[in-house]
Amino acid sequence: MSTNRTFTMIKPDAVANGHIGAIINDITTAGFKIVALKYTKLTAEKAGAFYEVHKERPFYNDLVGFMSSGPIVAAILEKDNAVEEFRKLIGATDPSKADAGTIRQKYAKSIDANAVHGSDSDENAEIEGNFFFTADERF
Ligand code: RTP
Ligand code: MG
Repeated sequence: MSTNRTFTMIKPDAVANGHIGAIINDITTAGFKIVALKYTKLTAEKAGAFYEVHKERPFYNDLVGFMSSGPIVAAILEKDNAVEEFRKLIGATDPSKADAGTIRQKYAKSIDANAVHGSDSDENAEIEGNFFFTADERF
């Protein structure tokens, strides 16, 4: 397991609102190296599988619908203590509670459409990276 890697998606709201470039700039300025990068769109089935851990939660259907509503950018990122550092950079799940300067505070409008995903553990970073990228798509 790579403990210095995390996985992220720029979600459909941030893509639709034209924030791909600004968010990637914030990520690299914060010292993350891009290991893998892909512009793609999730089917509802794939979004459902990605967020399967939330299957019993009341917001699951909305989350799956939202995450398959438009294109996303997926990436694997590298930095010391990547998972924790990246969650600090993106801020709280609810952007109205996110610290000033965080990606969600700057680019997200609601808890449902909150601009970016960040893995919550080293184990999930590995699983989520493998969900999107083959070995020869990582550099
Ligand atoms: P993510 O997985 O997307 O990085 O977000 P997160 O860790 O900050 O939050 P998580 O608990 O994993 O929830 C996944 C996504 O579901 C939506 N959510 N809505 N209405 C609610 O109470 C609620 N809670 C979570 C959010 O869009 C969240 O990003
Ligand atoms: Mg999460």
